[in-house]
Amino acid sequence: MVNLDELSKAIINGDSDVAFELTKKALDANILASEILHKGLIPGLREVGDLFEKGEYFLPELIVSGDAVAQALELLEPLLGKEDASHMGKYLIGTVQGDVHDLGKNIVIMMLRGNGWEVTDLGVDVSPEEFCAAIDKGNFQILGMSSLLTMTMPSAARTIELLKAAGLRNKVKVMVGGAPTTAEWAEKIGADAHAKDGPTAAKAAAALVGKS
Ligand code: B12
Repeated sequence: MVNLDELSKAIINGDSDVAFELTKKALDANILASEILHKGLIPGLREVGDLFEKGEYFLPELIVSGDAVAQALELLEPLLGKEDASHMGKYLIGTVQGDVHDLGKNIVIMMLRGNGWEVTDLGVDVSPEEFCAAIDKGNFQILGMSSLLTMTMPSAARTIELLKAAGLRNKVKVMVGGAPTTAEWAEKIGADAHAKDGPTAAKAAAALVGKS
């Protein structure tokens, strides 16, 4: 029997080999990919963040734990991101300017793809100008922006302002997310929706296009 607390511990210890093996074992034991994610990997990363906040962990620990999760996610991706028959539409996503956190964004992408969305990922550190140019060129129903740093949240607001200035705001619905963000903040900057995790993001996206 695979204990998902052990997987969390491996993430906290930054032990990617153990995390990878435990993820494999959990899948072999028929534990759902979403359960492995939400009861093993994410709680581990949360604890790493708390230790960092308390000054007990430093940047190197964040990096090794982040890498351990990224490797385990590769095993989960084919299962979480299974293509659904129904086509929901086109979704553009990226992490905002100045921010290189992408694990949460990548999870959202897997959930969206698993729910029938065609997702284009602009990656990390995406400027408002880059978001706007992509919206202008492509035919996207939704733009999703991820922000993990309080300091980079204003970049999402700037992107919405730039969309308005370019006459593109009515062309696309805007969703925002990331650990420090809230529904109140999303409303304040004029976004259409906020979601706190991958499954909620998929539900909110469907609702935005009237397909929930
Ligand atoms: C791993 C990590 C890193 C890794 C990132 C690796 C990677 N490839 O992503 C590295 C080492 C690079 C890193 C760097 C830094 N980090 Co860091 N990091 C973390 C950590 C531990 C985990 C983040 C994570 O992946 N969480 C797990 C995922 C699953 O959760 P999530 O990202 O929130 O995503 C979910 C939801 O938010 C939502 N969501 C996310 N995006 C989107 C988008 C949309 C559209 C929607 C709808 C939903 C949605 O769904 C996701 C899935 O469930 C957090 C701690 C924490 N508690 O968050 C700190 C944390 C985010 N980092 C922090 C800091 C300070 C930094 C640094 C500034 C440190 C430094 N001194 O250099 C740098 C900044 C670098 C930069 N310019 O971006 C702070 C931020 C504080 C703040 N509020 O501003 C945190 C909170 C740690 C702390 N407690 O102090 N970090």
